[in-house]
Amino acid sequence: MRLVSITKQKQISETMILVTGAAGQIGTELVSELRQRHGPQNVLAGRHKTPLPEEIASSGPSEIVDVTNLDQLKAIVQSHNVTRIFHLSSILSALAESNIHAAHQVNINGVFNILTVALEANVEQVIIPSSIAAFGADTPRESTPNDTIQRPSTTYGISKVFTELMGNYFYTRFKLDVRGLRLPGVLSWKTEPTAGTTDYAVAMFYGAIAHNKYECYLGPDTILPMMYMPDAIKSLLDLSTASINTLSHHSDFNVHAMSFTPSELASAIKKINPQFSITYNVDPLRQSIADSWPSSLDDSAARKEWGWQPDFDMAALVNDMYSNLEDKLK
Ligand code: AKB
Repeated sequence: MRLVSITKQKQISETMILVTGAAGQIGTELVSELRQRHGPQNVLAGRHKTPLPEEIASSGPSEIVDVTNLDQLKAIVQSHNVTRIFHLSSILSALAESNIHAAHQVNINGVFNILTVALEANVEQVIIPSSIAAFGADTPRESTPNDTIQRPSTTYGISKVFTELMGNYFYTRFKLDVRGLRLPGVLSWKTEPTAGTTDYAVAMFYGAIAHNKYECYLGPDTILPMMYMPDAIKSLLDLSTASINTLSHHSDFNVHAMSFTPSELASAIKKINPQFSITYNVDPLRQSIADSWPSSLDDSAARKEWGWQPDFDMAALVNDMYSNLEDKLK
């Protein structure tokens, strides 16, 4: 039976969880974790152009989901009796700057379609990640407060502010349980990220392991917030299962784990691989994006309202990431 009231403590009656962007860096790992927790048949992997990895395609149901197509999206949500959506499809910061029309379609119209369909189809909860990109050059850069000035200068950032505001609006106006958090750069070794500004951090590990070298497109002292994938997955799942009664915020939580620069990451990798060397060839577009983002975040609201706490610091991330990626690339 569906439970649609969220005026009291809400319980999610699991029938089917849809993950959009299931072929992406976070989507592949989220689908695996959700299938372990809820059973493979109860997690629908939604992908668009990128094929799913074999283990996701073969371990449970999947659909081609075009989030820009309202009717198709609605048909899928209704036919699978979807009760919870993790909406991960998004065009990331660097790619969005080179194709602002596609970014508008996917990141703004797609989000609106997801929320509209969720409401019409009585979906019980929608989780949509935001990003540190929702902040801009006018925002305090260090220990950025949860609630502060948000005037991003990128298409991706503008779409994330839209996502946060629209998510909060659907909660306040229609009582749809929409939740979201602002992810920093996420590092992982299973699926590579595509076309973000923080991707250099993952690419540096690939360069170090395959060639003992890496040419970085951000300057050596560009400090950005980062997180290891297990913590990113934990943050999404912990936010999703938190009691709604403890939440004052909904679609706009800061979450923080660590901050580092390319040169600090290179030094940490060099401790494992002394032959590694880094050079710099700054890309003005990605550098300007990075320079408009926070260097660290105040995540006390997430810690207080739903108990957020990361498990990995930089040293633990670098060791785990290097050894897993090295095994994978052998
Ligand atoms: C990007 O670099 O675009 C993303 C993000 C910080 O949202 N990783």
